[in-house]
Amino acid sequence: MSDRLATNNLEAFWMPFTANRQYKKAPRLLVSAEGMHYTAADGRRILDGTSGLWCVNAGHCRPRIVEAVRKQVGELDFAGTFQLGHPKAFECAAKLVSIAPPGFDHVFFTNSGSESVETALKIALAYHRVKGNASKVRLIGRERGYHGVNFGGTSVGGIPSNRKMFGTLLTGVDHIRHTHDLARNAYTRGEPEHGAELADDLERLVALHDASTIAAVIVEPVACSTGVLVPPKGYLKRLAAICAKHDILLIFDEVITAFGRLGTPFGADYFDVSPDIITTAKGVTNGTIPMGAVFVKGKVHDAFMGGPDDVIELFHGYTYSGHPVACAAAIATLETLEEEGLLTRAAELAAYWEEGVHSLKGLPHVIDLRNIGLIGAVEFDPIPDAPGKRAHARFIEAFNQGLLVRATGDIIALSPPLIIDKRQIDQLFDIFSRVLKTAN
Ligand code: PXG
Repeated sequence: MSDRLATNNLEAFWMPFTANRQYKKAPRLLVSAEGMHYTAADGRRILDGTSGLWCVNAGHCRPRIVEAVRKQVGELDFAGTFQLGHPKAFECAAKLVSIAPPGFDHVFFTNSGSESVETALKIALAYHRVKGNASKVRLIGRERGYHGVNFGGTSVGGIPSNRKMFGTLLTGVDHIRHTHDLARNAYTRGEPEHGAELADDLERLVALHDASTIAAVIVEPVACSTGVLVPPKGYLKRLAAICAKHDILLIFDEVITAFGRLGTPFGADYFDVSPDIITTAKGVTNGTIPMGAVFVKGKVHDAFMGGPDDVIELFHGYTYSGHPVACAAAIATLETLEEEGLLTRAAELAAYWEEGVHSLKGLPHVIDLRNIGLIGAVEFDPIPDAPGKRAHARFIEAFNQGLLVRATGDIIALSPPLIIDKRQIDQLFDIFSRVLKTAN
């Protein structure tokens, strides 16, 4: 235990998505960060292979962002945005829409990915209602999807362990099938060849429920939390076409894929698909200050603007929607991403990164390798009757050897900051292949 920890009491903090008792017996503490590295409490430098939790896209403690936050918090610490405003919120929104895919000209601010998802689902329901289609109330998610932890997001989400403890969730929700297919697509580089037809599963739900009852479909362009499921070639275009045909709003949950992760500003750009709503968070402030941003197409926004102009158009918002410090952090983040070409840097590194990911083929227990942009995934055969243990052991061993990776089920996901260089990519795969050779 570090002498830099001011208390011996680890009990009070009920840690999220953590095996609390196991962790507290052998805690892993991070005490500082810079660029591509964390420093652990014992002084070791840890190469960040996960951009924190998929959020620190520009690398850690970037001076421009740190300075913007410092300055803002001393100048205007808080100002609400209900019937009031402050300059940074408008500047931030304008800057965000300037890098968004065509047609996304409005932004609704939240404080997290989970809140962005709730906001998007509520906007979708309200949209159909203001358009006079009040029967369009069903929400469709996808098996293995992750859309945060609030009730709407949990309901449209498709990860069983995240759902089963929490009752019946929202009514009127259904799910299309996931796209993971190791039998046909194992060891694919980039987008898999097989599975575009899985988008037609939406037609099955339309046949069952009728399009007149369906408001929206929400999917992650790349399903990351569940272990990096790259969409089959043509799948997202097919899904978008089915949505358009039935007047179903398509929501892309880009909490991870926005802000350069795939080598384009947004995942929608990468796949050349134009959804109706895009949810973001994480990378919008480079992880420094909590913030989310929901991007909305003109068609959706304008549908709300038909009534008398003294009536609130959308009864929704958070105390901290457009918080001044978060806006300052987001503006500085966007400036950093733009100045350093980070919104497209993953495209330059993608081929080199892909080689690194697939160099792990043949190592013990590896059953699949996947990659897209600056994302990689290694899937292991599970230890019989002990799902998740294989990947967790590798996460611990990697940490001990100076590399941070993220375990989910029996998959390890890799998503380094977009500032990583080729030497550091080599180092990451050197360490990780050593871990895979030696771990049980
Ligand atoms: N949507 C998507 C697509 C996400 O990936 C959320 C919503 C929720 O965001 P917040 O900010 O409320 O946590 C996420 C979050 C992991 C991991 O290891 C992924 C997330 C969060 C924590 C861990 O894959 N994604």
